[in-house]
Amino acid sequence: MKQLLVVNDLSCLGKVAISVTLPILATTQIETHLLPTVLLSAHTGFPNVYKHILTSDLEDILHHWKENIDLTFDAILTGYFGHKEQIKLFLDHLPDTDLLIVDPVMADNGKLYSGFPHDYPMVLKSLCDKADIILPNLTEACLLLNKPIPDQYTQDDILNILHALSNEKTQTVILTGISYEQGKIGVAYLHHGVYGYCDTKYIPHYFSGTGDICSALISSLLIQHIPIHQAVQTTLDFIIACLDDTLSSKKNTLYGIVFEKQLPNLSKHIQLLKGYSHEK
Ligand code: PXL
Repeated sequence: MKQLLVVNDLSCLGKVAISVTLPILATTQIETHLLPTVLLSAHTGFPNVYKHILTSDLEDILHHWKENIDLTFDAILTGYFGHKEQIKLFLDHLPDTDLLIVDPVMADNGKLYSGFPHDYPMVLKSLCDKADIILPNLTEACLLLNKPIPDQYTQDDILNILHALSNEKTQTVILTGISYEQGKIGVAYLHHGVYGYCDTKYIPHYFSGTGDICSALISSLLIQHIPIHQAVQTTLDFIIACLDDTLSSKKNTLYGIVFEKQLPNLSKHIQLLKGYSHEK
């Protein structure tokens, strides 16, 4: 099984970050190791959260690994950091990995998440520039490029953003939350110079943690050599099934997405995809 290091926060309430990433990786047969960045009483969509930023812990953990354990990961997936300093520390002590995947978690719907300073995007850009794969949403992509966030856009505008975010190292840019048609939403990508787009139905409701599910599942599928178009469409199909379950549960969506019911289906689907890609 592939070994993946997840660098993300521990939100005690509201299923985001590690609490959604871990079950999805385990269900899709990835062995996961953890580097927690922040301990929060709840995700930052809740009011007045308690937040303990684990900067010195992160440094001590990385130091322990470096001095005592011969570690190489198949991939590292980063998400939410608590402070600019953590990103610099992480880059200075980056564990050995075949693939660095960065979800530049910092914003959505045109706004930075609460608690991030205005120069945070610049520091995250330095991490993205060293990644093999990045998965921003449209707001994060525009912040990384220091561009205004467009209300309306064409496929050419999206292609320009994808090209601007790719470089010799970053050959895969996966841009989430892209809609070219009313009632649909999807993911546009540039993978080794090839553009692609997958979509699903649009549900007019805000759900926390969608981006975390998306980055976990796409990462899992890509490191298991599932072709990108299939990886992206499988991820969108899984998310929409979870969002339907969430709405029919009638729970307050601030607490997160009801993804648990779909895990057995996901497990079966992944076995099929893997069998098919091995046969080929
Ligand atoms: O889902 C992204 C995310 C991750 N971690 C924390 C958050 C959010 C989004 O609000 O607050 C702590």
